[in-house]
Amino acid sequence: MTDRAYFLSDVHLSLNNDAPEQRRRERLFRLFESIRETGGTLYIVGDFFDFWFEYKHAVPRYYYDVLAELRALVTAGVQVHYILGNHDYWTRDFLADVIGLQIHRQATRFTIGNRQALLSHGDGLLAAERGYRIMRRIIRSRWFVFLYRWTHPDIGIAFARAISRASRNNQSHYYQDKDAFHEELIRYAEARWEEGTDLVVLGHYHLNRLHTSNGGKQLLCLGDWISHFTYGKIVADELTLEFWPE
Ligand SMILES: [Mn+2]
Repeated sequence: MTDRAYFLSDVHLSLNNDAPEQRRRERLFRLFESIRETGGTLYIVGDFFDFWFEYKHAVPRYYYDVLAELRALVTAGVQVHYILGNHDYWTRDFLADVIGLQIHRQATRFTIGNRQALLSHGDGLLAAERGYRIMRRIIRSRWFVFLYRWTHPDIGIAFARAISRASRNNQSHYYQDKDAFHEELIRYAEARWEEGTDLVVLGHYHLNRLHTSNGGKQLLCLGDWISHFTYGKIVADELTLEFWPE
């Protein structure tokens, strides 16, 4: 059954490897196990890691089990595409060359079964995200990455853990005004549908909704692996938004 496709985003795997995080990972690894059994293609649509920054020689120890699980998917014959998000944008060659993922640095089009699909993490799409779009240009700039990379990993990763812990308590803005967000994302998708895309898949907004237009075009907002535990699935050309139980 290699025609299956799975979509997942916003797992936000933490650099703070405590008991709740371990339970969250176990839940994810059981999904991975079922994907290994059915086979198919897994599309990770960004923010899989709460923080991913690749040095030339060092890999953060907190992700050892996760990296092993990703590698197990690849060796089981699952193709894994990884569209980078705003929390895990800073890759070098490790995830591609050592783990075997196919890395995409921006929104990417795929032919999936009979669908033309556009997959994008989706950060910065809303009108209200103007300030974020400016910050994004800075933190992805060559000089910022250069300076960060030359900070010792023990300091750089500790700094990222502190930021991640602080922002964990401050994610409420993603959970307000869901309907307004969704309306704006549907307008974005409508423009893509006009261009011939059948399916738009987005993460980032922690919205778990599958919207189908009158003409049969679709927008899948993937939810997250924090409170929703949702993922997208295509089996026999049918797209569904699924929940993975504890
Ligand atoms: Mn994001």
